[in-house]
Amino acid sequence: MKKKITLIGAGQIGGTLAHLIALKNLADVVLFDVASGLAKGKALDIAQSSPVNNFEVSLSGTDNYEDTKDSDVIIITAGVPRKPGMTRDDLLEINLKIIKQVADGIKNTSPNAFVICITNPLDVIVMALQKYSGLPKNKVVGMAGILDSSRFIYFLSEELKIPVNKIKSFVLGGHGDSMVPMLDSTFIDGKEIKKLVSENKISIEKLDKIVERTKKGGAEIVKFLEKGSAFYAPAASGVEMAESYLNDLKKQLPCAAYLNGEYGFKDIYAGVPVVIGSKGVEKVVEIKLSDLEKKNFNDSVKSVTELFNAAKKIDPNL
Ligand code: TXD
Repeated sequence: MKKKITLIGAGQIGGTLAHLIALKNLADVVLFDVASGLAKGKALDIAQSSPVNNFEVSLSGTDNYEDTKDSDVIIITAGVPRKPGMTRDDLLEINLKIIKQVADGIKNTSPNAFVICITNPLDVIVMALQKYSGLPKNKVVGMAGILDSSRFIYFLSEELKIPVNKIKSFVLGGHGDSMVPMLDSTFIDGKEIKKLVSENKISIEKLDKIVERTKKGGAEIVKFLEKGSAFYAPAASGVEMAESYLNDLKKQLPCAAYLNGEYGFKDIYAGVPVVIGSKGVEKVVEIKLSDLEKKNFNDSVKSVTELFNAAKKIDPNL
């Protein structure tokens, strides 16, 4: 029996998610959007490519939550993206209202789904989604860290002329300017990055520039596109999480997950390494942080808390 993935939001990321899921033959796809024509048109267009790419999944579009019933996975991109000059936090008020509608739409129709939230400002929106929907905390997770880590690894690969599959690293903390690329857990072809610094293979200044470029990775693309924000790499990152859940791969992935004491924080979502398997977020992995990494991580979680407090001013029910 094919699994069912519902995509709430059939925009740039939603359409790309649908295409990637179809090409991987991962699950049947329901595209949901308030602009139902967008959902129906993209579903039909991708379905018409099945003879070319030989995939056997059904795709449909709708603006009726009934059609999304009993989804195994729900990936949410409903919301507005940034315009040039906007920060992710500028999207808070409008996307908070949208995520409330989405939470009301899914909580009774797919109570057992694994819910991946992508809508920005990510860490606060995923936290609001879990509170509004009341779905289990280990089944509601945010996608950001995989994208930020992927950007960081790509920039290192470009600088060092090393294939991306030879670089291991990840980014923790909030999906914003306070995100924390974990330099002490960065390995280039098995060698710690600080060793490459001591061997003058890369300077500290260059490394700092790559960290900064990672933090601004979204804004760099928004500036080029002028209308809309990044969508290929975000979609690829969201599918990675859905696949780990549906196929019980138990991959360790950096995601915005609910903390219940881990890393010294409770009742907050933040980007941490988690294991994703058929039970959802099966484990929050506590890695050893250097003093600087711990400080940066704490600062990052603090900025998420501050933005959540702003969200509570908008909606005291949160
Ligand atoms: O790493 C990350 N998490 C970020 C997230 C990476 C890139 C983009 N990030 C955010 O994802 C971005 O800031 C936005 O908040 C979302 C979606 O970005 P996308 O580029 O896909 O936006 P689009 O193309 O505008 O698509 C959003 C769709 C659009 O078709 C609207 O009609 C629809 O959302 N929409 C809704 N669908 C369902 N229900 C409601 N209420 C609704 N309102 C709008």
